[in-house]
Amino acid sequence: MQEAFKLALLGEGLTSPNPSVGAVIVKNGGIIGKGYHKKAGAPHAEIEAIEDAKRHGYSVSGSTLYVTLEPCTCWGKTPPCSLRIIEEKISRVVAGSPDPNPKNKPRAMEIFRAQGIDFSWEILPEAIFLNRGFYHWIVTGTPWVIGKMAMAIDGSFSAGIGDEKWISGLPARTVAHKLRMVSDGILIGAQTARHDNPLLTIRHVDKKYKVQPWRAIVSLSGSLPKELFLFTDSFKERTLLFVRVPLEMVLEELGSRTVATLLVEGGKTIFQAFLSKGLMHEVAFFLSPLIIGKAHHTEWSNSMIASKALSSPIPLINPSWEDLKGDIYCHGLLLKGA
Ligand code: AOF
Ligand code: ZN
Repeated sequence: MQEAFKLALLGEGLTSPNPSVGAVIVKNGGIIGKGYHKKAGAPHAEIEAIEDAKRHGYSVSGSTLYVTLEPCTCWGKTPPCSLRIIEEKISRVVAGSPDPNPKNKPRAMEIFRAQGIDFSWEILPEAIFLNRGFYHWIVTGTPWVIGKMAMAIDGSFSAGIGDEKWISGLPARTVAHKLRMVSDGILIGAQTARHDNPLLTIRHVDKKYKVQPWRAIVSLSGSLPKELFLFTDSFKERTLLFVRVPLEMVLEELGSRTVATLLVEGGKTIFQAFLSKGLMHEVAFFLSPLIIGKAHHTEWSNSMIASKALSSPIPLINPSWEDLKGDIYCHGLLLKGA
């Protein structure tokens, strides 16, 4: 299963809104086939592994399939993998995480057991975490929201931390851009757009085959300089401007554009608005050894975006602190409705 998970990671950030999945086929104690899901619409990991075994001259009959996600039973853009597994006479299937897609009825376990195929779970929490966007989007139709913030040691905040002037070291920049890489949309407020004129593109990570995430700006007035990079660069058709739209509706719209994971890059008001409305699921926070001396962005109040004061502090779940050689990185999850 660990080998299958390593394969799943090769598709990280590239398969949305489909999950990243890896599979290996084992026979007589050795791996005879490997595969992973490369992009939405392409063959699933199980099929890739079966084809790989055949290419190398192996018969998969009587083998064991390890797959990081429960095999599908429904017809989507591709036929159900469960059918192919039965046809190929694979005798045992081990799955690393459940498939939350409600279209899978009946579930793989029922179908396999009826066919005399041994089915079992070997749950890998990291496989569930890898597909957290998919898990959320497939059942709610709205994105999993990651909030990203940076703070200088004098307490000044910024959200534009893809922005080199806010992050000291390359390791932190790499983490920041990796967050963009796993996202299908990046959202900022109009003030950040005006002040930082950000690109919201993916740099510092291998982004081969990755499509530019949607770039969403939320604004009260809608008045933004036309010459901003977001409106003029080669990805300008990937920019969406939401004027006076409540955040819940922004999420609905992005979800309908298959944004399964959304990165909120600020500013602080936007970040707090997502938090106070219980719309944020994950936090990525950078502490940088900088002194800014004044607030990076002027605060703005907006009836739709303004946040309520939190009635009690929100603890992060599973928080981690990491020394990124120059910057400190804190990451954690939020309970739904926090
Ligand atoms: C994937 N890759 O390796 C597995 C998936 O439209 P389709 O036919 O590609 O089906 C997508 C659904 O298939 C997806 O929502 C998930 O429930 C299931 N499993 N999907 O893209 C894979 N194993
Ligand atoms: Zn499948």
